[in-house]
Amino acid sequence: MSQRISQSNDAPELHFRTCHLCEAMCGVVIEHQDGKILSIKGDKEDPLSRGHICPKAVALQDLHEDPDRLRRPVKRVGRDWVEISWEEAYATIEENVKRIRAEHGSEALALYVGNPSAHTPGVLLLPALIAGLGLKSQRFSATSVDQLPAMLASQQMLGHQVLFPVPDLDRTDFLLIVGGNPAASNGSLMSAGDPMGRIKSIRERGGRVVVVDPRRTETAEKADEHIFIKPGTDFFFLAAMANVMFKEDHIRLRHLAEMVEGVTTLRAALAEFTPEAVAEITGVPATKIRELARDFASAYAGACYGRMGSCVQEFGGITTWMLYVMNILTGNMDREGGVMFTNPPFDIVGLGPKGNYGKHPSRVSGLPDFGGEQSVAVLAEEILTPGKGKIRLLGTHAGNPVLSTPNGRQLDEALESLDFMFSIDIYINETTRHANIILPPTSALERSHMDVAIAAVNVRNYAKWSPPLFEAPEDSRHDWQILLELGTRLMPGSQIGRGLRGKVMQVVQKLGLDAGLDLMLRFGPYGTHRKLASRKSSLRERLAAVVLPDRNGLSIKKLKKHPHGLDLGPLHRAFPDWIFTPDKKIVVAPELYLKDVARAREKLRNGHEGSMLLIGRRHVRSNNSWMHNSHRLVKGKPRCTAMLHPDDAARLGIVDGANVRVATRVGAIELPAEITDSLMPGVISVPHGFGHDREGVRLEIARKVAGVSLNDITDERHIDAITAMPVLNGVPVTVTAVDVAVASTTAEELAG
Ligand SMILES: Nc1nc2c(c(=O)[nH]1)N[C@H]1C(S)=C(S)[C@@H](COP(=O)(O)OP(=O)(O)OC[C@H]3O[C@@H](n4cnc5c(=O)[nH]c(N)nc54)[C@H](O)[C@@H]3O)O[C@H]1N2
Ligand SMILES: Nc1nc2c(c(=O)[nH]1)N[C@H]1C(S)=C(S)[C@@H](COP(=O)(O)OP(=O)(O)OC[C@H]3O[C@@H](n4cnc5c(=O)[nH]c(N)nc54)[C@H](O)[C@@H]3O)O[C@H]1N2
Ligand code: SF4
Ligand SMILES: [Mo]
Repeated sequence: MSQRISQSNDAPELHFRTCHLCEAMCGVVIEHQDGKILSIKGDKEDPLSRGHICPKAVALQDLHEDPDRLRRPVKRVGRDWVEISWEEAYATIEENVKRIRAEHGSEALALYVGNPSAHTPGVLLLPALIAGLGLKSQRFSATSVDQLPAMLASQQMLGHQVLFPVPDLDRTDFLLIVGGNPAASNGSLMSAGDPMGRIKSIRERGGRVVVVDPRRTETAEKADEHIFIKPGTDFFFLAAMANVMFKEDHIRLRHLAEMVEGVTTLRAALAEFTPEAVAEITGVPATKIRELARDFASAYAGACYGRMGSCVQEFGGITTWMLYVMNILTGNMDREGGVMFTNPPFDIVGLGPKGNYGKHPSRVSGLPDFGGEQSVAVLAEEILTPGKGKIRLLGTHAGNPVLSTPNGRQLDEALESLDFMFSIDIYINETTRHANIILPPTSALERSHMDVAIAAVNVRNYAKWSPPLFEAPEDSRHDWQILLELGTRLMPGSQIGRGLRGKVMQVVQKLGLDAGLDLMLRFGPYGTHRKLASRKSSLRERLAAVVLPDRNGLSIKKLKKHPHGLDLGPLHRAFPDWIFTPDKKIVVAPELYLKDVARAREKLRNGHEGSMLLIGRRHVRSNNSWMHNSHRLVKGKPRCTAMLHPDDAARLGIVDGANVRVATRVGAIELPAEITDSLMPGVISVPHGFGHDREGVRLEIARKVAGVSLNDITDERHIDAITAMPVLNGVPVTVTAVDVAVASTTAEELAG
């Protein structure tokens, strides 16, 4: 049982921290006494979230107390799991890595990294494990079912993969949301504490909010206007908007005029996509597209923003390109009230790699990699296909690809066939049940917290560090410690080199992660020693900074004095400094995208096959695959349902609440229908992250609300050509009624 850091046990105390569960980064106040949590509330004094929280905040407690959460390393023995010491766990992994590396080379080793990794400061030590495994291209992560198209667009157009254009929510007067649902997700690549509060303010100050989505979502309900669009056709819609802007002379580059190249090429490439030409394929009337193009272009400050619905679909690459194009053609990129770039307290842009595309195509299918990672679409085939470079050992860190990547059943089979697998994870779930060893990190409340990755997509510049609430139990390890230890042990190389690295590791383990964060803060853009690190400083300024650091600059010590977080002001302009292309120009018509327009032209000519199209869905009380073991979050109506329009239901003989069967090449799932006119006819919506009844899953509560896994029917071969990402929105499916027949048989039986 963990103990409180504070020793006094007579009165309840308050602990302030950031909720790390999603990108919103809400400030929370946790009231606790004698090692027990009494309540979790929004922290009104947090300058970013201003008291806002969502129902998931209680999961901070439920996760911490969850009896199913692993506290000790475990090893699988047949169908059982036995607790083992850390030493035995590390040694077993080391032995297997070395054995397989000796027999088959480093190409036989691979790693999958999941989403929560980006929500812990431990992510800073991920490179240690990557280096330890000696991975060159056998890396996979949730990026290729998520934000990769945005990283690719930033790399292609601005020359750096982590330059995420974030809507300047507090100053915009026209927000156009294409395929995002912040009312459920609380915002993504747009950390805003309270995104819906900020969106409401846009309307209150006379601005406009328009949502383009195949479902009238919770966000659409709060907008001025909702436009239904057929799944997977956003490229056509946005290209037609650009087309109108060109033809009607609405292009207004403003401050970008001297920075952009390729506008004429862009105009020619999009010429064919007139509103009339795309009206049928998109399902959006031409007059509507025209009107929206004019209104968006004439707004004083407009921000065009898209997320999962525009990223993870058949044209995710060029759709994301078009989102950027909208903001550039209207002079709204890097401008107040448009989309801007966060300047986080760590120099992520300066320190991070700029990203590259297609350097190491995948072994079996030759699909392009991005940023040193392969698309998860090829993970299973890379494990299952014999030959040199076949993956025989897989590590996972904070990921559940069996539920979160396409064709989960095939991946199940692939993981089962591995020679060895280890997972750094808190649960025995759908993925980790295949591991030989699981290494569980401490609970989030037992470690300090600071957002490192997510800090780069904030709508304001902001810094917050939170101390641990509870002391880490004896003989436990934080994520970063596990990554560092494994990295050091597995590192290939000579005895001497290994000895040296061992020493360095001991020092780092001793100093701790906060010392590293402190150093990064001090040398970051607001830090005590920023002048020393800045490329713009003269030698004199640098020397002066060594002797006389800025005492008001950021450091952990300073952040400790601001337990609610420190607001570092609104976003400010970053161009031309943050344009990293060879010519220092924004490339508005990259070759890569121009080539893919041919695929869109073909689609425009052929139309689509007429089958129902499946899209995903998120719910504010759920989070990807791993928050269904909180009894407070799963309360209420079942959420793993298939939403569809009454017209489709009538046509297919589907009754509300009765089971429907949804099938693709890959498989079929059966789940209850939820009939609602919030869906566009021809579209069916199913949430991902369910399907907890697989054998061996040790999640007692989640098993009771098991549901089915959407990714048991998404198809790893159905990909977006340039990003190589699986299509998870706009999947053609066959939908049939099931329960009606079953129900009538039962009725007959009963009658008989
Ligand atoms: N069809 C469909 N599929 C999707 C999506 C979709 O919209 N539709 N969304 C995609 C998106 S955006 C994403 S990000 C992915 C997510 O894909 P993944 O990241 O693969 O899956 P998660 O469900 O986030 O699983 C997180 C894992 O981390 C573990 N975990 C939680 N906290 C910690 C921690 O602090 N340390 C460690 N070591 N482990 C921890 C959990 O037990 C769980 O195993 O799913 C994608 N899949
Ligand atoms: N409560 C909760 N919050 C979360 C998560 C969660 O699972 N639950 N996951 C977190 C993660 S990892 C991420 S990446 C973010 C995602 O954040 P969002 O992208 O905001 O979340 P989604 O709900 O997936 O929203 C995608 C929207 O796109 C729509 N859509 C689907 N297909 C299309 C299409 O072809 N075109 C258009 N225009 N729209 C389409 C869907 O109907 C849906 O409304 O949320 C994060 N926050
Ligand atoms: S929106 Fe909810 S889950 Fe996300 S940070 Fe805030 S409280 Fe946590
Ligand atoms: Mo995500």
